[in-house]
Amino acid sequence: ALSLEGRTYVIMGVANKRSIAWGITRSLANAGATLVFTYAGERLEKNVRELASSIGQTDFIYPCDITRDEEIDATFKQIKEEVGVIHGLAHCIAFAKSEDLDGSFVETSREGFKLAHDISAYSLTAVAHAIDRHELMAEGGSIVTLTYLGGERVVKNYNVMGVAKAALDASMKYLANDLGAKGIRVNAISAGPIRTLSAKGIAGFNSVLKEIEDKAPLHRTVTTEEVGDTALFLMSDLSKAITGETIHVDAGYHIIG
Ligand code: 0WD
Repeated sequence: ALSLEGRTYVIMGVANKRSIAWGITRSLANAGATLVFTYAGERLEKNVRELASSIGQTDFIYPCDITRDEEIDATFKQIKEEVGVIHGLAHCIAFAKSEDLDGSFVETSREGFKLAHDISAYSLTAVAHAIDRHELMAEGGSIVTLTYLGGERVVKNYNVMGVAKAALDASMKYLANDLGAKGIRVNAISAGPIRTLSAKGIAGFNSVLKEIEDKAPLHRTVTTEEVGDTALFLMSDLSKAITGETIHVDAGYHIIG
């Protein structure tokens, strides 16, 4: 089996046990990795501590509200001091106002647009910059972000989040180019729809799941464990020549017209 023994990975975006970040955590932990967690705010601290303790990895847990530059800088500086070198990071963070995930994209407010892009797209660059500044991936590394088909084509109700995912996808490629010389790879997993806390904000989510079961080549939805296993591949040396890539973990739905 694939071993990440002796390697350390930062996981950003665990909200609860249904989070994609938690599926990734389990895959990496099963492979023997040491994990570092960051959480968005006090509201989520207890959840993250309980989950981390369920896998016996409570040594490195830090607050990191991705909208605040000082907090990002302080967190990654602290990770450098307390953890040392890291080998990868999973960025599993997104947010848009629920009023912007229903109806027409044309009605998106400037504020709603900014917020969705700040948290869901710029955050990847902010984190990559902090890693670079603090030389956290001194031995090279792998950054993995989570995207969705709604950034490639129009998906009903996904609206401003689709536009933010398009910005995230392009950011992933520019970052891959900038950081490649340092042995840092940057890739995205485009996950099929999964019922998580974030997904609750999207209008008509049940019908989206039904459509996948009807039309995807594998005729089923995907699990956070399956996304986690692809993240494990991207974090490992098995993918060492892959960067700037998007892997669809969606039961093949993206090939259907
Ligand atoms: O169908 C799905 N669930 C899919 C999700 C399909 C394809 C992609 N994705 C993406 C999401 O867009 C996101 O980028 O996967 C990523 C993880 O999302 P998730 O696992 O579906 O959702 P959730 O468990 O809610 O985790 C997202 C987390 C936040 O949770 P809440 O529920 O508190 O919004 O993003 C984090 C937070 O932990 N987050 C922040 N982290 C730091 N600073 C911030 C912030 N300001 N805001 C949200």
